Amino acid sequence: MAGDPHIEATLSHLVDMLLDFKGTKIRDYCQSKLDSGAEPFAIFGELQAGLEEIGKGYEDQGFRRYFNSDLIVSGRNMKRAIDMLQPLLPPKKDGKGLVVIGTVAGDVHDIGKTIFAVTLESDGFFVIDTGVDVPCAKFIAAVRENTPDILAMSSLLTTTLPAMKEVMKGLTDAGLRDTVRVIVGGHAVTGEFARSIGADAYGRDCIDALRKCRDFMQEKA
Ligand code: B12
Repeated sequence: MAGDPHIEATLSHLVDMLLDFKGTKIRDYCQSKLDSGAEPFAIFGELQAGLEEIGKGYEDQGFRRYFNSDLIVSGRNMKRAIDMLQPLLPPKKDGKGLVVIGTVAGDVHDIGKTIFAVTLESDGFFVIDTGVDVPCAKFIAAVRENTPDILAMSSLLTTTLPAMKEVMKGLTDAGLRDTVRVIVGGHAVTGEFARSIGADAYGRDCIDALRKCRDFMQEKA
């Protein structure tokens, strides 16, 4: 990929839109992609590549190109895209399964979690979104009160990974672990980490995660 002038041009265009303070470029881009027949999930995928580029430029210690303000503006623009594209997704086919989802304590990143929630809903799952920075006790209460089929937790920060482990322990201590399948994901999570905390699955991205949630429901049937 590196060195391909076409891909680099596309990435710089995506980054330019994501960093547009007014938010008009992202709306125009989404509209033009829709007009040319692109699927909403394909557009999410492209924009995610742009966000990853911003993330790389943010963490590059040798030559830091992006800063906290860039993370904020790009996050807002991604939310604009979600707001615009979500109503265009297929209507719900109710009743495939119930999922409680949230971003763990200490972490306020909500874009990936929201896109995954939207993906599940458009596939016919009911989703209870507990939000971001969700304390362990809130996850446990949501599982106890709603008896979901699946608990889905997101973490983008390595510093908040221990919070996932705490929820796993909390489920066991509350006698709820056997009642729910657990899937984890987000930028900081790996398959190895998921296994180490005893989660049932790791979702690399929304499509991989959706397939695993469908498998859970089939195993249950
Ligand atoms: C936008 C952004 C922000 C915005 C978030 C806005 C919002 N409303 O969400 C703001 C400005 C708030 C922010 C803040 C910070 N951020 Co930030 N942020 C990002 C950025 C650029 C994009 C994140 C994003 O939305 N990506 C797009 C989505 C679609 O991708 P995703 O979340 O990974 O989701 C996909 C998969 O992971 C998966 N998935 C996601 N969740 C789940 C859940 C489940 C259950 C499953 C199965 C799958 C799944 O599916 C999604 C779609 O395929 C990333 C860079 C990056 N490469 O990710 C940094 C990044 C995550 N941030 C980082 C940091 C350091 C911070 C700050 C600490 C900065 C600071 N010094 O203040 C703070 C932390 C605030 C906090 N307490 O949470 C680091 C984390 C490094 C680390 N390893 O811990 C990153 C990686 C940047 C970097 N490269 O250094 N950030």
